[in-house]
Amino acid sequence: KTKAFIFDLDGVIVDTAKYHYLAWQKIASQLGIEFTPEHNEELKGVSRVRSLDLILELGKIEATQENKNLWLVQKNEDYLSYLVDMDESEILPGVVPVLKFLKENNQKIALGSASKNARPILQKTGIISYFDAIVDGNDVTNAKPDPEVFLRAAQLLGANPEDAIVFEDSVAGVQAANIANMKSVGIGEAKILHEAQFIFPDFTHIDEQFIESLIK
Ligand code: B16
Ligand code: MG
Repeated sequence: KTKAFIFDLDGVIVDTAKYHYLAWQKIASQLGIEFTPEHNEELKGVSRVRSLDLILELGKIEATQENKNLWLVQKNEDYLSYLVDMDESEILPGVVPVLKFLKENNQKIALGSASKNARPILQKTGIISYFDAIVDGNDVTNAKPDPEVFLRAAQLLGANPEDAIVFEDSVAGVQAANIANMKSVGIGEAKILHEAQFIFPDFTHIDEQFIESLIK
């Protein structure tokens, strides 16, 4: 059967989650806010605007919209500076073989990301042609855990939510997939992603047998 395979981007296909963290850390330290990897988990899959609000809440800082806009621009410029030299070597291990296997088995593939920088990243890493549909932060109004991004992706692929499988590294994204009534596959730590139906530390642990069990 043809299913809809929806991939999150940051932390699933590429390890850009570390760059987001570095860029946010700079803003936080500038504002005297302690921002740990644990805090960062809550920002994964969360939009840029919402991420800044969470950091400011953490530091109990009230800011003007003008300042917020400046920090948002600064964060994105800093983040983009890490992506300048990006190429296919930044694709996480095991991802391309899974994309290839899905294509060979006539499966549909979509991107479902909160990032507004998704398209250039897929282009730079040379994997954009695998995707039958792309839904990113420019296309949706409601951020994960709202299921909008994944529902739109499935719709563009012509699939029912029940026939969609979502790969996610964030708690908010796993929740979005579950709310959408899709199968959720967590990529990362079981301790963090326990709400996912399946959990793997990374794509090298996802074998053809597992994919075949989803296609049946
Ligand atoms: P940008 P994903 C998300 O991407 C990231 O996980 C999150 O950390 C980031 O704030 C968000 O994109 C917005 O990204 O600033 O590039 O628009 O994991 O949903 O692919
Ligand atoms: Mg992610």
